[in-house]
Amino acid sequence: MIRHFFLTLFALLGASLLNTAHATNASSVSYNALALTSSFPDEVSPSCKENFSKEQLEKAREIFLICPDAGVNAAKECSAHFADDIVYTDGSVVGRNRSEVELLFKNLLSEDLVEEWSLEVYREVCEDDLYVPFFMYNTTGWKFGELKTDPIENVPGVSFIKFNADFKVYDWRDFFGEGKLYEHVPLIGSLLAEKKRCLFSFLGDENEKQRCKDEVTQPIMAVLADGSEKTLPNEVSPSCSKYFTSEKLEAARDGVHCAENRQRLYSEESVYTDGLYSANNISEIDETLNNMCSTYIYGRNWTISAELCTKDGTYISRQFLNADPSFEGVSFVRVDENSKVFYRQDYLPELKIYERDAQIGSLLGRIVKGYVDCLTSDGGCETFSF
Ligand SMILES: *[C@@H]1O[C@H](CO)[C@@H](O)[C@H](O)[C@H]1NC(C)=O
Ligand SMILES: *[C@@H]1O[C@H](CO)[C@@H](O)[C@H](O)[C@H]1NC(C)=O
Ligand SMILES: *[C@@H]1O[C@H](CO)[C@@H](O)[C@H](O)[C@H]1NC(C)=O
Ligand SMILES: *[C@@H]1O[C@H](CO)[C@@H](O)[C@H](O)[C@H]1NC(C)=O
Ligand SMILES: *[C@@H]1O[C@H](CO)[C@@H](O)[C@H](O)[C@H]1NC(C)=O
Ligand SMILES: CC(=O)N[C@H]1CO[C@H](CO)[C@@H](O)[C@@H]1O
Repeated sequence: MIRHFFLTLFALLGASLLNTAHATNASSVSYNALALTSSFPDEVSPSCKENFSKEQLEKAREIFLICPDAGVNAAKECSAHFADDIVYTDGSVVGRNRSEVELLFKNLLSEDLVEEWSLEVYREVCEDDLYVPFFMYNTTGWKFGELKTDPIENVPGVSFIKFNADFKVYDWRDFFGEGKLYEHVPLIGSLLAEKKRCLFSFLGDENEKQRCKDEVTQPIMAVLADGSEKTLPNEVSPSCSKYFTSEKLEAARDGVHCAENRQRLYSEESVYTDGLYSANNISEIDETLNNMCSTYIYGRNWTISAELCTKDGTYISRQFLNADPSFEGVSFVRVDENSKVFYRQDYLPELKIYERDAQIGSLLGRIVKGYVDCLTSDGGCETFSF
């Protein structure tokens, strides 16, 4: 689940990048030092209280804990909790049965590659057979061969984990703030961060704004005609019909796509973030969403594929950008009593989006492909190349 760090390492291996890395003394590194610390909220959320028994929640947490901790042995332990027909994906790599997913987890976090990381689950939502932990994580000492990254902090993520009647995982989808992670990848990182920053163009001075405008109108970012389409799920989910009025639900749904008159949907002090940058009031949000919504991938056709609502006004949607299931993202939205959105965080498929970019696309694509190849190979990622 934390493949992005590996990319950092792999990119570090790229010619002439050595100077950006802190080389370590390979012979002094202990390869058995994988250390994971994690924490969960002290209080069980209302939705998890209602939908999961105490034992089920404990088990769900345990699975979530040991699976990211995978390594060679934990991957086995973890796969004991998988259904035979489990499907796992993080949007790039896919495992379609238990043995494939076990291999993925084994390769993802082999002890050769990571020294230490910490993960904090700060919110949990449950509905029927679905467990949704929101988390942040840090890592230090991501290694590849003799190279090691700088620490990476506060990377946001969310997982959707589904259990069958035997309480085995049969469907697992991870989402990450990919931009935040890729910020740390040499070459790609700074370019990507710059592009993303352009969406938040109020952060820049006038020159930068102009440059962003030119950039934003580049091919992948081709400006669209106004308006976008929103495709809704066939049915309102149980939790959304229980906790949201239709007005509130409509506001949330409009809030997560490129609706016209977007400003009316957000309260004055709203915050919008993509996990890397944030827009902190209505005018900044408007500017950001205007940029976003005028781009080809972000703007065109958002198909909302799944929705969850909670008692406290939280709306969580999964959606296919441009109606394409391979561009899947998540929005976490809070709606107030007046049906105004006052917080929104997106987990966008940035790797996919920026693979279409003229400047960074092909390198990014090669890295992702190399990464997928090694994760799915019996030989693991030691031989990664791109
Ligand atoms: C690297 O490890 C070797 C063997 O343990 C040791 O002699 C050497 O001083 C180390 N070098 C550095 C830079 O730590
Ligand atoms: C898992 O799927 C792969 C590819 O479809 C297949 O080759 C393999 O035999 C499957 N393994 C099991 C245990 O079903
Ligand atoms: C990650 O690092 C930040 C900054 O040092 C710290 O505030 C936070 O508690 C850390 N998170 C975890 C999960 O350790
Ligand atoms: C929004 O925030 C920015 C930066 O904090 C500030 O300059 C601007 O005046 C604010 N706009 C409104 C409408 O509050
Ligand atoms: C949006 O996506 C839906 C679902 O794939 C499709 O039926 C609809 O025609 C699309 N609309 C546009 C304008 O592409
Ligand atoms: C299976 C189960 O217990 N489902 C419940 C989950 O929580 C919602 C919201 O309270 C209930 O409506 C479901 O019955």
